[in-house]
Parts: sequence; structure tokens; C-alpha cells
Amino acid sequence: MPGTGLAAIMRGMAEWTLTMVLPTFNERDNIRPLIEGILGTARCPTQVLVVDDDSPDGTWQIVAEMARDDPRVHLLRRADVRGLTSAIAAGIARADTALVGWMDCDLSMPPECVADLVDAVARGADIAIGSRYVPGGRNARYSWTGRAFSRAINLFAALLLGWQVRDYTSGFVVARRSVFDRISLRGDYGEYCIDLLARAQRMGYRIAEVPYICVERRSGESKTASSVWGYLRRGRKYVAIVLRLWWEGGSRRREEARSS
Ligand SMILES: Nc1nc2c(ncn2[C@@H]2O[C@H](COP(=O)(O)OP(=O)(O)OP(=O)(O)O)[C@@H](O)[C@H]2O)c(=O)[nH]1
Ligand SMILES: [Mg+2]
Repeated sequence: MPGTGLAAIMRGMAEWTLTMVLPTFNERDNIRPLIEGILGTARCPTQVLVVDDDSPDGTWQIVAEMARDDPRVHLLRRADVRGLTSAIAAGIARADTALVGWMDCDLSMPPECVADLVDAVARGADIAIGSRYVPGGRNARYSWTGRAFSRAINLFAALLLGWQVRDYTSGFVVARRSVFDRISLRGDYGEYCIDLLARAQRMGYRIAEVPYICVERRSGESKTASSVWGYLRRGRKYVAIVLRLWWEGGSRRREEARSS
């Protein structure tokens, strides 16, 4: 992108269009303020695509109502499947904009930060992530076990996969749509993000981290167990994916060394 000044960025922004994929399961009280927050603070043409897995609390009804009044709001209601990673992947598959992104819909991630992620891509990144672990970012959730678990898994991931990324489990992303012509998401829950960022780095994509402060969900219930056992169960999957990526990286390096 020619020039990095504000004027050049603003000129470039007009070229960008964004689809923000919003995966929801029982986010009735959060979804309207989230969508209004994203669309109200957008600095490039933006639409939202809510992928709802037939939430019993009727989240999809609120989105359908909003979609009737605003052409920027879209709903994909899935009746026969459930799952965070598959919901995000379904949204990416439908996005026909230059940029695609996603975030949690519990208002733990600030909607106004989406525009900052778009700016980071306009400045030259292929993937921009909201980060709790770069200066200015913070995990301000109440549970110390949750904070410690997140910190530990991210230090472990950075140690084995590279310090270029500090928040491997971010889940708050804006990227060039074309990245997903080469990479598809793998895994069922948060581990997909570690996998995506590690593979993207290896393929030479530029990843930018934008600080944000992660807060407690505003309303509704967490879909992930927040007991120590729950963290350990989830942690096993995260550790397994980090080890697998580390091993794959090592085999690739050995292969390259042999053939050179
Ligand atoms: N479509 C869809 N969305 C889901 C599913 N499970 C979780 N989500 C959404 O994924 C996002 C993250 O879920 P949360 O319940 O906040 O769980 P978390 O962020 O992993 O964990 P905590 O915030 O620590 O409780 C939210 O927007 C959820 O509504 C699912 O099966 N299908
Ligand atoms: Mg959450």
C-alpha cells in the first residue's frame, strides 16, 4: 500500500469492505448493542453476518428484526449444526467482501475496536488480531483462574511457535478475505485460532496485534466451563494443538535442511 500516512490510509479505506461474522448461541441481550456498536463506529463500508445455531433464547429473532430495517445486517440461522469454529467458517464462506472478521458476541471485546483492526490491515497486515498481551492490552476478566489459564497457554504457544504473536487465542480477528482461500479453520473451539495464526505465520502472512481490554461478558452465560476441571479439559486440547504445530514446524525445517 503506497504511503503509511493518515491520508493514504483514509484513501485506502474506501477500497476496503468488511463482513464481520458474529457467531452466536444465546446472546439475546448482547447482540443488538454489539451490532449497533460495530456499525456505528465503522470507518469503512461494513456489514455483519450473524451465524446463530438456533439459539433457544431467540437471539436470531432479534437479528431478523434488525435485518428487516438495515440492509447491512444479515442472518444465517443453522438448525442442524452447532459449533463455534464451524459457525465462523460458514460465515467466512459467505463473505464476499475484501475483508472478513469475527469476534465473540458477549461484549467482552469492544465493538469500536473493529475499526482499529481494519486500520491495521490498511497499514499492510494480512491478519489483524485484538490482543490482550501487547502494551495497552489487558485481560480484565474477574476469574484469576481464567486469566492464569489464558496467560499460561499463550506463553506456552509463543515459546514453541514464535513470539511474533502474543495472543494466540485472541478470537478477535479482521483479515484479508483471500487468506482463507489458502487456509481453512481447523478444530472445534478456541484452538482453531492458535492453528490459524501459526499456519498463517509459516505461510508468510503478516500478522498485526492491536491492544484491547477484554472485560467480563455483559449478559448471559458462558458456553465454556469455567471450573478448574473445565480449564484443564480445554487446556489439553490447546496444548495438543501447540505441540502438533511445533512438531510440524520442526519436520518442515528438517525437510528443508535435507533438500538444501
Ligand atoms: N454459532 C455458535 N456460536 C457459539 C457456539 N458456542 C459459542 N458460541 C459463541 O462464541 C462466542 C464465545 O463464546 P463464550 O460463551 O463467550 O465463550 P468463551 O469466550 O470461549 O469463554 P468465556 O468468555 O471465558 O466464557 C460467543 O459469541 C458465543 O455466543 C456455538 O455452538 N455456535
Ligand atoms: Mg466470551
